[in-house]
Amino acid sequence: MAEKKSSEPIKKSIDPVVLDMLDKAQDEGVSTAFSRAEETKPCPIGHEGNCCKICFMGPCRLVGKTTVGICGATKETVAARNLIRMCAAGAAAHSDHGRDMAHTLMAAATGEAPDYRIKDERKLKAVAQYLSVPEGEKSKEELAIDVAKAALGEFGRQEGELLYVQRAPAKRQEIWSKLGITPRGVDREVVETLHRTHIGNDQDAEHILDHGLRNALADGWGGSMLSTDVSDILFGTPSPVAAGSNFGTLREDEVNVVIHGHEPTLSELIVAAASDPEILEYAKSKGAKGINLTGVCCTANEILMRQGVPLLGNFLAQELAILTGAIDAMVVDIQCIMQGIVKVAENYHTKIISTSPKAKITGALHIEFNEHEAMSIAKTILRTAIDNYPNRGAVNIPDVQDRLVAGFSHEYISYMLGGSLRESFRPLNDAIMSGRIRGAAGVVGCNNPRVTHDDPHVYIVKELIKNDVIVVTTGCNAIACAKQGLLTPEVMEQCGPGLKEICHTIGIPPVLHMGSCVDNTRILTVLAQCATEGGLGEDISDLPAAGFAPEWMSEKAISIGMYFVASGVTTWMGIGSPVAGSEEVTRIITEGWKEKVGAAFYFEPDHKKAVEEALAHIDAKRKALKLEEYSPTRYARSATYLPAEFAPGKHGAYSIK
Ligand code: NFS
Repeated sequence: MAEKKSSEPIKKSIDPVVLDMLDKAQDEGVSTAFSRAEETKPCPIGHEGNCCKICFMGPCRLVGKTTVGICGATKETVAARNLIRMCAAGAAAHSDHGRDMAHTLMAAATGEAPDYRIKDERKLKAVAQYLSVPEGEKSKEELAIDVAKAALGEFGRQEGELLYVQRAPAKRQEIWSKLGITPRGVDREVVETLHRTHIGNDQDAEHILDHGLRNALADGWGGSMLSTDVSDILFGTPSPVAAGSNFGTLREDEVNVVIHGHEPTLSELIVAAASDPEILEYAKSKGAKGINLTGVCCTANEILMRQGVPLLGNFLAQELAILTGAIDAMVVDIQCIMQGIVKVAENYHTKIISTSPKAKITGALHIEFNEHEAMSIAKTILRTAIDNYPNRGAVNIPDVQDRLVAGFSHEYISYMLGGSLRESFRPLNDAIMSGRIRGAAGVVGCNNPRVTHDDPHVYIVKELIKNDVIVVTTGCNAIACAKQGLLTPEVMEQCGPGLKEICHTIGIPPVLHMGSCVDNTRILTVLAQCATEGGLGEDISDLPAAGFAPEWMSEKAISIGMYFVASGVTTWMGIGSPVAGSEEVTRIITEGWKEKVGAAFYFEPDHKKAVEEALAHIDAKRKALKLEEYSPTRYARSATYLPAEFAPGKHGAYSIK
């Protein structure tokens, strides 16, 4: 689908629940991101990266006859600066989240945060090795203190390079080293981006963009990867878990608490507090049968992966969920929280509770969280929600729910492929080499009301599995897939024959939910392990693999896309290009980066074209590796049977209640 002209209305969503709620919003005169996107068109100058507002001689709008800013900055310089500033903000958000996780680990290990403990000792030991922390005779708490110190050191590192860089294949490390883009300290790369893009500094587009790659790598192989690892140490490394998704996960007769944002620190404690007998008794005293937790955005993915808490919806569902009248509290921490939820909540009884010292919202109730009194704060929040239950007005919960299986950490994938005695990626590599699996793709990222909600996400995933490409997913894409039944074993019926055979044999869905957005680093680890396992080249860029963020909107998505590319994965972003105003910058991030880092960064608003290009890219990589040419019919016969329990289900609109 080509990018719509601004005057053309687009279908709002493929999710019938979202469409119903949008009708309700219109009837009740409630403003949402969908209606505001219709009223506010993107500024065409900024949209293409042609607006420079880094000093106060401007802002300079480089359009028409104006080809340079007051200082003489060219379109190339301006577009490149704008792009890497987005990347820096995204990397900062992910990495600051990672830093907070490391602080929590420290507080848990020293006993200052008594409500937390070290849940996954095996992961702690693995991370200690990555961070060159000797295990010796240390207790797990002592080891955790040293690991937390080392992790915190990576953010402020002044000398040398990030230790996690060594987790990349040797050939990839060489490429980074030769280009001088190996990340040093996480904070340092973000600060340097801001410095380089200040007025009168780095003014060569290619040079600016090189640093952008380094900054992105500091996120992917630094801040985000540390965040995932430390979260696993504290809360457990995910393994498969079943749950439900969509608005049918709300309960009419229970206190509904929606957890929204990104960090698992508070939400994990809320999950624990929700089964506390005293809290349950309090809920009953107010007439509720219990407490029902469900999640929005990436906090939802965090507590789904480890606790099986259901997914209410993705980024664009956050305002609409309040229209059900059934949410007694929406508890938010950081990132991807629309200020609009407070205004929507004014029309209903829902309490918006902000909790992070970094994120207050005018009009929301602020109950500040700190890890030292975590459980007591979690209980206060739940009591506030319970107190609000009797204030409900009319309730309208759509009876729509789908099933899902999530929890595919890279550790679990390795275990499921090789078994407990020989955890390995060998079977996956073999399946790719034989052509049963044509290739692999990561499909991730946000929602954006500039396109039909969930449509590009779901289209791309369905096309890929139909073409024997195994999919790993995170973030809002994973939630979109969940709502369409794409995270269930039954969906293997929609796969190409070779992929279906592999899914039958191993007993996995063809779309593997790997977690939240910081968990995109689990995908990096899988790719690094495939590249080093043998048979598929020596580097990530040799693999028949592709990345997609079809409905991206956030600066974090830019950082993720750029670290995928810098790691060797050609990536297709949807919506439109934030550097379209500069042909030279467009050339550098596509052809230029293909030469430099072996992968291109495409912005392709036509998601059908993006899939076609990605499949051609995957086939070209297979050819370069001299693998069997992919044939869609070769494995058809051996996969014609279908065990009864995998009979095709009806997805997208059925209830498991
Ligand atoms: Ni990631 Fe986009 Fe946000 Fe998660 Fe969703 S919007 S960049 S997927 S919730 S971080």
